[in-house]
Amino acid sequence: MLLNRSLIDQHNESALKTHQLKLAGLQNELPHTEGIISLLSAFQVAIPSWALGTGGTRFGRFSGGGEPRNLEEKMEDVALLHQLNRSSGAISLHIPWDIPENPKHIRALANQYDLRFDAVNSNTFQDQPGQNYSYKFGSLQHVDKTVRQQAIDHNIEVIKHGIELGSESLTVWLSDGSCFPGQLNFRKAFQRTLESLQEIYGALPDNWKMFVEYKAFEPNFYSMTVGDWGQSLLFANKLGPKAFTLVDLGHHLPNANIEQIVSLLLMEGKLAGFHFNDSKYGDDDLTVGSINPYQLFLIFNELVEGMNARGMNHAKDLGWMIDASHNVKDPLEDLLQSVEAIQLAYAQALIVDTPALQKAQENNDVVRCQEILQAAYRTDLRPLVAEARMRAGGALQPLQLFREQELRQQLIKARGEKAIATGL
Ligand code: PSV
Ligand code: MN
Ligand code: MN
Repeated sequence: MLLNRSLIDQHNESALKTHQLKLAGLQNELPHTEGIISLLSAFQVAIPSWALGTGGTRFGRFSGGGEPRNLEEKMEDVALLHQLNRSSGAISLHIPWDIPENPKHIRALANQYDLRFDAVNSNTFQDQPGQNYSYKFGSLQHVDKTVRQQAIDHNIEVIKHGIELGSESLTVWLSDGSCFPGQLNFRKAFQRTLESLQEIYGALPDNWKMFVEYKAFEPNFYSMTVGDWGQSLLFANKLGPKAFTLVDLGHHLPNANIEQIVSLLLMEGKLAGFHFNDSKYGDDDLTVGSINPYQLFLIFNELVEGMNARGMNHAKDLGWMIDASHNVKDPLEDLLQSVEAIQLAYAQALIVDTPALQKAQENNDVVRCQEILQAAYRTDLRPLVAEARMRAGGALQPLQLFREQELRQQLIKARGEKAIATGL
């Protein structure tokens, strides 16, 4: 279900006057708004195929209905988001949750929807029906070579699916680790994992990247074999130039300085990109920017400064993906909020007075440093983001339009009250 173009135009027309007033205020206040608007328009954030239905916890799941029942409907939902905000033009697939059975048809559909396929994700953290060996005690780290081989083969299979769809990266997240002291020889587990990853790396096409995602805990609660950015970076360095470290914002121990991690990975040319979300406690997978938007801004501040220093293309040289779950919100509304939060943090980072900040840093003027950062963070840049969206063909207020047009009710009508997304 896509929106009629005229509905977006009507919505924009009715919100235009108020928008233009706010925008003019910003244009008076800030230099280079045109440059910022064009950077924002080019910026795309991939939507995870597994986040289009209601999430849950082990205690329950409360679906709102009208969820996509297959990959085609998931793509339809992403296309709708992209129509509204023009910044969600990519989808990241998790396999086997979303297997493209007929890749030609799926690719044609993607073209029609103006979508591309971002990283494909492998899954060796669950046992699938009919699978020969269990991942109960790990996959790529497993003591038994036959189990490792099964996990390697799965990853190679995922690469093949990705090639058919035009994807160019593989994200490997491993739940491998141990739950109790003594269960695992850390060194041997690392070595076995490295050898397995090397086999997968060997199957990557030349233009592909491998993203090694780390996570501090869960489902293993004593050790994780790729538990932090140090371990991931070790793997990435040993694997070679096509391997990078992926930062999922929810995968750190409490109070970790994520912006510093990001800065150093970028400096080393080893930052893959992100799984954006937010959290208060652990891997909460909450809406991006809902708990700690200042941290998100500080991350983007490092990104903009570091990418500029390295001459990188903001839109293309890193993987920008969301990895979130929505237990009490409409998934599509939640994703619209997440994308907007990312764009806002990016815009705020783009107005940081970097030369002034660097001067203040050289002078050890701590107070001035803070003032410069917070001046950017406290400027309301929502009109710039809205302007970029409108110029790209989207809605000034995507969330409002989603509600005005009763899009969820329409999806429920089309797919049913009980339609629940496949996958997780
Ligand atoms: C693990 O917590 C993770 O962040 C990985 O990216 C998985 O692929 C994803 O969540 C599954 O939901
Ligand atoms: Mn993740
Ligand atoms: Mn996670």
